Amino acid sequence: MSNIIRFGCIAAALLACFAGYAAGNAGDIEIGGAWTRASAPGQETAGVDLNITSKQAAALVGVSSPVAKTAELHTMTSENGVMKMHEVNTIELPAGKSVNLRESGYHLMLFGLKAPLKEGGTVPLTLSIRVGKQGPVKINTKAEVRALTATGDATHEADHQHMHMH
Ligand SMILES: [Cu+2]
Repeated sequence: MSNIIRFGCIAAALLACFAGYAAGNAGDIEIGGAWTRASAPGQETAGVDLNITSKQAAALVGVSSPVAKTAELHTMTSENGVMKMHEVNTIELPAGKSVNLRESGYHLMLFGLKAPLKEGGTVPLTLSIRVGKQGPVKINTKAEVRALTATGDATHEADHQHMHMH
């Protein structure tokens, strides 16, 4: 009997632990490979790409950065052969899957850059990620600033060329 009671206590401890896990421990979400390009003179917007892997099904629901007045989650669509960007509220993060924003048709968009982005610098980002039905958790990461000429794919180039369409 005492063994059963002890087992019950362990089970309760595990449940408590799992509850904490379900609340969206940032350790369950890995963010890496964040980068953007150095800004050209007069450029006030920047696109950011990164990778996110969440152990549990989650959703990216917001972004902010101290270097920009505002930031949005964007998707791109082709309309009559012209790439256009739109804000989205949510980017789904399937459990255990590494999601590269650009490959998935998304990027983060920074508006109103407060200072030029210089090659070799970093851009702090705060991502809001909702895990399960819990309210969003905030996770900080940094985007590496690469050369203005750094090559993304052609799609990302289009993204930058059509920034004025916002
Ligand atoms: Cu955009």
